[in-house]
Amino acid sequence: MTLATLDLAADVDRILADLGVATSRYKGGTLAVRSPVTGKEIGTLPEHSAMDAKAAIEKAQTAFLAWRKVPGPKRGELIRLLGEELRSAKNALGELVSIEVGKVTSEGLGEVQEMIDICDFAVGLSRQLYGLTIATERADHRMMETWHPLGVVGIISAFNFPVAVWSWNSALALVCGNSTVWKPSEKTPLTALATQAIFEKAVKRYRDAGYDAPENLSTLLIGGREIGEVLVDHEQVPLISATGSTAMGRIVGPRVAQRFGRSILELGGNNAAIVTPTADLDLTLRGVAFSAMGTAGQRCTTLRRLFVHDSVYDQLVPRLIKAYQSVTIGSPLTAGNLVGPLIDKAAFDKMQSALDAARTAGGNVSGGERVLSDDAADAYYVRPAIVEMPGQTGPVKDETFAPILYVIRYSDFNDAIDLHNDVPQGLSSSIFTNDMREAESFVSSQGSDCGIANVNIGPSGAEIGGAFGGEKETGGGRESGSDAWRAYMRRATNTLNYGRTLPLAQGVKFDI
Ligand code: UN1
Repeated sequence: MTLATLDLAADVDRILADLGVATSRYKGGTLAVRSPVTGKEIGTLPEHSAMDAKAAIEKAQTAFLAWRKVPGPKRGELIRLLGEELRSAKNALGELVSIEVGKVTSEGLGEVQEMIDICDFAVGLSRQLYGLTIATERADHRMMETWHPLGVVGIISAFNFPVAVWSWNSALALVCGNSTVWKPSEKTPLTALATQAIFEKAVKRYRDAGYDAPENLSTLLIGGREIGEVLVDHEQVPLISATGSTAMGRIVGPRVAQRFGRSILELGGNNAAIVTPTADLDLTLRGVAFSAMGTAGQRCTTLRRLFVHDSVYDQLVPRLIKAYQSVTIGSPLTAGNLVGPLIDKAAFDKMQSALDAARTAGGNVSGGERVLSDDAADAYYVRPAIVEMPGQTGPVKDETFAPILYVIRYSDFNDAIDLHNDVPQGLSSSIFTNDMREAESFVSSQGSDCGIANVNIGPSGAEIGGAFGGEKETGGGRESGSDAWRAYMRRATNTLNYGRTLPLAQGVKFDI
């Protein structure tokens, strides 16, 4: 089937009907959604107003007040059921991700798998929300810390992981005793509707099993920037978790801080890998190819800069260029294609300007041209671009959300580390080496300055168990694994006196 004959609106109808989403939720409204696969419209959603958003936050606050009383492990049961519902809906939701975002099938399914994985993680966590007992200097006293639910958590997510990001935040927020209000990207509201329907199925099963869950535990708001602004400014939203561009984070971070709210920011990445003389070049080739071309370069963890040692440059780079020339590009729904479309024309235009800037700065560009435009005039498929650069100049320090890999030679390991770190962003990073000293230096305090630093795997495709996020302009937030849950709770320090006297700390005397 060619792109021109694909009827994705019909597939959307089938999938959403299957998942229990009424057509009135995505037809006849004002927010038009196009599939990047064909460039054609697949939905027109009714939008919420700023007033609706305020009312939703107030209802979510009421839900929070009830939910915080439910014991953690019982809250975990809801997330266990959500994980089960996601398992049953995996194929349908994965296909919808492919249609709405343009991810190839295995990546669409992989996104849903990531949702299932965070549910499993959060269920275990629901029995582990513990604090410390701390030695106190006072006799007959006990000091401890307790972690309490925080309130309404606002989630602002981007198009490229349209549902996984919701799940990382919601699974943790909900087991921690919070309610959530979600504003997805305007480019991907259909997968959000589907996810909300799946969540509601889990709530129904939870209630059928005899547990109490308040209404409005998780609310979805469809709309544009004004909805995000209501969340960002609302006093009853103590935590905003926002994923998107650094430009967006620069606005959100200070606005939330202004009212002493907290934020988890997951912003731009400009991820690099260093290939050293001892690297296994076959493994490196595969690691680089997936990280740089996968998801059509539209992951925040996508590999964008590659530093290759002089001694292996001529062995690796020509093979990489060949892989770029032969990679299969086309409908993400067709088995065998590895690179799907860019999200829209704006993304294509930005890619072309970055390539022009690279040429001006002396870059040697291979690929980057538009393909399949005869088949689908409004869809933007490109051949991934690999650009040999004379140094870290031109557009190399900017994050362009497209498949462009800048390749730069190096001869001295320390220079490579300096170049690696000399960008404003700090999300993910890798080294390909079999030299233990280089590997250890890279992950040491003097090595990569990123939130994620890998050895012999690319920078993208992180697992749920580790904390996800980065430094500098990436925003400093940590989500999903490790102890990221703490950001969704408030810590109280408790000192309890079980004696009959009142010793004051620091030896202070105050006898009345
Ligand atoms: C993102 O692109 O916003 O590490 C998140 C990865 C995925 C998440 C990417 N687990 O590539």
